[in-house]
Amino acid sequence: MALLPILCYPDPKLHRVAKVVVSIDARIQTLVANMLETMYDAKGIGLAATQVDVHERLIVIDVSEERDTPLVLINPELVWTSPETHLNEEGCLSVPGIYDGVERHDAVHVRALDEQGKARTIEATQLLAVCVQHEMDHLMGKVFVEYLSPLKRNRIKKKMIKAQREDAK
Ligand code: K1U
Ligand code: ZN
Repeated sequence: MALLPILCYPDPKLHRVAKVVVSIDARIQTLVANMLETMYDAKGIGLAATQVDVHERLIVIDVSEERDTPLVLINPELVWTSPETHLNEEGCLSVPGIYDGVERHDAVHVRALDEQGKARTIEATQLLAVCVQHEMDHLMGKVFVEYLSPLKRNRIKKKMIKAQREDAK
């Protein structure tokens, strides 16, 4: 298994729209294993393939306290969203150190395939619902900072560019 490099905002590759996974083969199973390892290593609760520069509809999530309940969603589709929404504090492994509030549906139902190709429907609430919506946005090329005001987003963009310049020194 391998740790994968995570793209950092404002990398334009984060805005690519992911394509449908056509076949759940050994390549996809290796990608799933590597994405899970990368997510656990980065102490994240989710990771979208877009963030590791793979533009296919695949996300991994683990919101369990014990970090032992991985969820793999391939070709996820939102089939129901609750009318109720709330502002939730979010972070992103592609925007390290930045946390801010985003309005999300309280509950969502998602249809997806697992890593064996089996179809399943997940009824997500609380942190899982927030994380599913955040990760599905990544697959559409949307990063959570795009929900913030242009002023905040530009400040974050400048901060990230400066941090990346410092890291490259
Ligand atoms: O997509 C990602 O970059 C992963 C991201 C997922 C996420 C966190 C919080 C709300 C929605 C989606 C993270 O895992 S950020 C790091 C983190 O572990 C975390 C941050 C805030 C709250 C809970 C967890
Ligand atoms: Zn993210």
